Amino acid sequence: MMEAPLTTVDLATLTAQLRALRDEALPRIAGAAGLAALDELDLHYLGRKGGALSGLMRGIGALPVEDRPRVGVAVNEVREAVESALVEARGRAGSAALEARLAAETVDVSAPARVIPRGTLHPIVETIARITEIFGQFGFVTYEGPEVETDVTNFQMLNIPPDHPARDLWDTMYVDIEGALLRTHTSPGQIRVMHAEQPPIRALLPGRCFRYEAIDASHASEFFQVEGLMVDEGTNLADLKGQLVEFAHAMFGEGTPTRFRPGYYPFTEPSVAFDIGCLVCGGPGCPACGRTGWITILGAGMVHPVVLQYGGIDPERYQGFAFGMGVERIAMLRHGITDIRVFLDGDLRFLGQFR
Ligand code: 2NL
Repeated sequence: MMEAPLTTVDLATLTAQLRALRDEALPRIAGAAGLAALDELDLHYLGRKGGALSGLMRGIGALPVEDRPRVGVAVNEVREAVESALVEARGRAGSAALEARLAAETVDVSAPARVIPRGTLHPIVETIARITEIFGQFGFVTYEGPEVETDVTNFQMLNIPPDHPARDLWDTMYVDIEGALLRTHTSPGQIRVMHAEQPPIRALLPGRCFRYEAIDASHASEFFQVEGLMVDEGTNLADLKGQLVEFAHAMFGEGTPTRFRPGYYPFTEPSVAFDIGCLVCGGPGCPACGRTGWITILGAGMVHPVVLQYGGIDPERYQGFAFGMGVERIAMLRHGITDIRVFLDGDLRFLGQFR
């Protein structure tokens, strides 16, 4: 390192010191490792305040006036030499850093792509979507109702009065609020649709329902139902039958056999059960249908006039049909599933099979 000159300076000494400074600086700059080291050298030699060159220039004032221009030229030469050495070294250090980064960050374009796991629709959700799609083609609009219902809409307006023996058909879970319960079917939602809309009505109502059940392979305490309701002038049982047969063919295949049997519900009169030919057996000895060759997929009927009245609809002018199906049942038939509990387990090994 160069020492700043003392007060007495002659031209020869100053020139020698300038040359010495240059001869020291250039190899140090050339040999510096990295941009930070170059910044340090820059400051050391060229820094305005403590830099070595500034220190030498302070000696100029002590020289005779006629010597000063020559020293000025010499100082500038040294400054420019150091500056251009720095520029060149910085360029080299910069590209070396870039090279190193590029080498470290290379992309292997031949590497196999990372697989992004894709979610699937729950088979119940997917089955509801298929049901609403089919009935959507018949003009049915999808509605939703609340899961917490009232005794009035869940039972009384469906022609099931308090203490009526028909209540035994629905083992109900109650809520700790007087008159409130978890809906046992989506029918109360249809009552709400009747209150909200004017005929003609074609409503579809999917949703979760609740019953107090002993759990086994075919009973769960929560399950999904899709109900349909059509109300118009002159709607009759033939309309119901025609639309249900079309639905069964769209859902299970064109050639699927169907049949209607008499049934009973308090809210429909007459009531029917709708069966399809068993898809599993095609003959006797079948565990799925109990050897009858038929499987019931839904219940239905003509809406009881009293229920229309509760819905604010004049039964003298309008008639309606309604049907209700258990979604798990339909999904189990479509996919050959034999235990209803798998729908609630959340086991990804099961759910991942529905793509
Ligand atoms: C079943 C049978 C059924 C209905 C649901 C209904 C709704 C209103 C009026 C009349 Cl607002 N009926 N719904 C009718 C017949 C059968 O469901 O067991 N489903 C799983």
